[in-house]
Amino acid sequence: MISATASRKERIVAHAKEIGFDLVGVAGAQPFLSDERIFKERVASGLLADWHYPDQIVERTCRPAQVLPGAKSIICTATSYLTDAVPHDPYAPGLRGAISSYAWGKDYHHVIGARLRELAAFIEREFEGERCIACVDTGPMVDRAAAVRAGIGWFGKNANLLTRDFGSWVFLGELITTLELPTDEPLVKSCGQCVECIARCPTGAIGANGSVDARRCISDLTQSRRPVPRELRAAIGNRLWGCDDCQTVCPVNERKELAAKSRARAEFEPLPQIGTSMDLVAVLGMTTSQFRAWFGPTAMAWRGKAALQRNAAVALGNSRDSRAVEPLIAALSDRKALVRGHAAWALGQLHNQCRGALSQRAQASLHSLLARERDEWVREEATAALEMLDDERQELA
Ligand code: B12
Ligand code: SF4
Ligand code: SF4
Repeated sequence: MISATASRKERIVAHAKEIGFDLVGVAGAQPFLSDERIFKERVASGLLADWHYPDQIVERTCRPAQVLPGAKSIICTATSYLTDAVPHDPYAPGLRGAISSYAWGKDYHHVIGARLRELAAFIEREFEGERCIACVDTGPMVDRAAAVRAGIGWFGKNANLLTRDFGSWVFLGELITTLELPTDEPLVKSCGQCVECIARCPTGAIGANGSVDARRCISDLTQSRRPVPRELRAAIGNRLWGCDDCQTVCPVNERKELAAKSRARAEFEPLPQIGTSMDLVAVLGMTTSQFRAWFGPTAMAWRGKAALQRNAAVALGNSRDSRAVEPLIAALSDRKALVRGHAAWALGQLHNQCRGALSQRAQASLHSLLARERDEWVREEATAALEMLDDERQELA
């Protein structure tokens, strides 16, 4: 005979799957104490870069009862975002910039958030007096640790949660609830001897114990608002947003096979204005209304227009394509220092990659930028770009 709590769980899991969640598991709502300790250590050692996690936020994130008094269970979900679309090669030359596959479609915060709210409404309707709080990404929850506790997957050495059915190509989301439910067992699985992702990360960002140094991780570099450190710009290749390398090389993550099982196509299929890559020149010179129309429905808008233009400038600097010169000269007059500085760097890079690409006009533009520029950092970038030309002239002399 099925106990009352087990049948509750069955109904909830069945409903969650109907709504569109691919994997569902239940974890107990006890505090995540070892994750809290690791989280605090990582913040203290700077691994989380600019992500603002003071102690009280980390504690709230790791102690569900602080968020929802009386919390008993966490209903954890994973939703595949795999589609049949083919990713753009992030190191291909040319004027197109690769977009990480999690950002091709509609913003997952909205898609998963709406599904979680629907599930919460179902629970609150069916089980009178019970309450739920939905968390996805920005919510107060250690998404991966909760999913591990609920048996949805295991921690990969690249920090990602790996699932049997969809690899790590999943979004995570949870409902913290006062409803008592039978819990699932964590999976007994690990990466074993494999170290592929650590070896293949383009910036060496993956450290020991599933830690990622966000200061070096391209995913973070393309979504921060700060300048990209000069020594890391070349490794970004043509990426406009995010990085999938540590997932692409993972043997658990064979795209084609896993995509066949994925049901989530419609929402996470590349949006027509986005695709799997974008025209970098268009992004560099976009207007605010273009920014809103192109990026507004996606997960790429949250850091604003200048961050994407900065990324486009870096990618054009790595493009090995002299057609990028004129748009970059135009970007030297952008209102945002972040864009002007990276455009100056990109001009210097292009000159190195395509000998002679930097016309007299481009050099004159860099000189005139220096003459009018007040921002110290932009001046440094323009000076460094011009020094690259001088070095080359001396080599040729
Ligand atoms: C901040 C953040 C980032 C930062 C920092 C990520 C990091 N790894 O430190 C940056 C911007 C770099 C980032 C990048 C990405 N992110 Co992010 N990110 C987050 C966010 C908001 C918080 C994560 C965090 O820092 N948690 C605190 C740390 C301490 O926890 P943790 O990273 O899970 O680390 C655990 C393991 O290390 C484990 N552990 C401890 N000891 C050991 C020992 C061993 C051997 C192992 C294997 C593990 C292990 O314990 C730790 C604590 O639980 C979460 C959403 C959320 N609320 O959780 C999304 C989230 C983690 N990101 C997500 C995604 C999709 C990405 C990207 C794939 C996007 C992309 N393609 O560009 C990349 C992947 C980069 C990578 N390899 O991690 C998904 C992950 C889905 C999944 N399958 O895992 C999440 C869960 C969002 C979501 N709701 O779907 N992200
Ligand atoms: S997302 Fe890219 S840069 Fe970040 S850890 Fe993975 S491979 Fe390295
Ligand atoms: S590449 Fe290997 S080590 Fe890295 S997450 Fe995948 S299985 Fe684990």
